[in-house]
Amino acid sequence: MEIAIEDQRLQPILEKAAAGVRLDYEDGLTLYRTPDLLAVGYMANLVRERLHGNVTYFNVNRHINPTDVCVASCRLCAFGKRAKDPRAYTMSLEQAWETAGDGYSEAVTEFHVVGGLHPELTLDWYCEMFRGLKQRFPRVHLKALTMVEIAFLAKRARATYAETIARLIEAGVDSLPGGGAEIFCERVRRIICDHKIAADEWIEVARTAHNLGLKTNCTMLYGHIENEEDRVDHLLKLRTLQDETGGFQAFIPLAFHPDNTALRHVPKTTGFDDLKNIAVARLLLDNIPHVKAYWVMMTPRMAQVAQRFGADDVDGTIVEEKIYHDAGATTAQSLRRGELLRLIRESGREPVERDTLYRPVTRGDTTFTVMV
Ligand code: V47
Repeated sequence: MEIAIEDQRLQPILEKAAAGVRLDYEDGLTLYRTPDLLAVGYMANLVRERLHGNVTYFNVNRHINPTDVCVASCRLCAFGKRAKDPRAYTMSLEQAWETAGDGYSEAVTEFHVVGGLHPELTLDWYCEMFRGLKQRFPRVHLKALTMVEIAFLAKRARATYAETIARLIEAGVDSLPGGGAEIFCERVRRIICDHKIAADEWIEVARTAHNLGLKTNCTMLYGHIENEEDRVDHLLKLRTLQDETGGFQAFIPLAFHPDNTALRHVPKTTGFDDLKNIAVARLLLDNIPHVKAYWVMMTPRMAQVAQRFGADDVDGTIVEEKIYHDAGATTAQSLRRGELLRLIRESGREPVERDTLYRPVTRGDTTFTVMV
């Protein structure tokens, strides 16, 4: 394969990527360590186009965060508050249902529901909330609760992960988002999220969800105190679980936002690192279908460029975002459908509106896969 590679250590990796051969731990380290971002992006784009052609996915979704009260006090987080904090909020069931229908005229296909680990909200409360959402919005997919929230609810209900997830499915949960994975290295977790479940437990909840038929996403938080080895180790652990279950739909690299967190001294990630993480993920995670460039986290501009560095998704309209904005994100809280279309088209990709399970959305007789 003839491309201008500055860093000759990348040549064997390019050959493997072109031939569809699985990359290993050392390849992952080389990809993270090389300054030759264009070569890494070229390889990731090769894989991305082999999987998805010229398509970039987006969806029309709404985030709902029922509470920011959280017992965990993770150093990485600016969203979670103590119950006594005057700024903390917890929605009533009615407020959660009202929020779901609030302020958006376009047809939402997904509610993304996540929040803090509230000491008093029970599994029954969440089940009632999901039942109420399904009653009011029967066609909207519920992507709700991270592995961390599920482990917390299970412990409080003295139930197994399987029992807890089965009850959530019964109440209407259709899939799980990928948050809360942070970085699997225990040395780092002890510093950035010491009260959160261990890496093994995050993986076990994901495994249980997949075995019960739920699709989930997965994430990695980068740009804090982790090193390149930790990143590669994290990605390969996700790849191993995916070999076993096939339950991950999308991987979302999450850039750490330090403002208002206990790690506010950590410098913000750069565009170079953000693109590198998209590209390396696309190359290492050969068994996870989608890599999402989450525009809230990356900015719409970088999410657009990422469509040429391995990503095939930009996420959605969102409407209201708290986790990143509490941590200093300067992006908008919402993008309209038309803005997502423009962003994708101007990266030379063909926009496809998808539902949460990556099926093209049809509105009436029009499939938005064909848009002029
Ligand atoms: O779970 C928390 C992380 C996640 C900070 O599954 C932080 O489709 C950066 O998981 N700086 C929430 N990150 C976002 C998330 C997500 C977003 C979009 C789509 C999907 C999906 C999932 O953000 C949290 C945590 O891992 N986070 N605080 C922070 N200061």
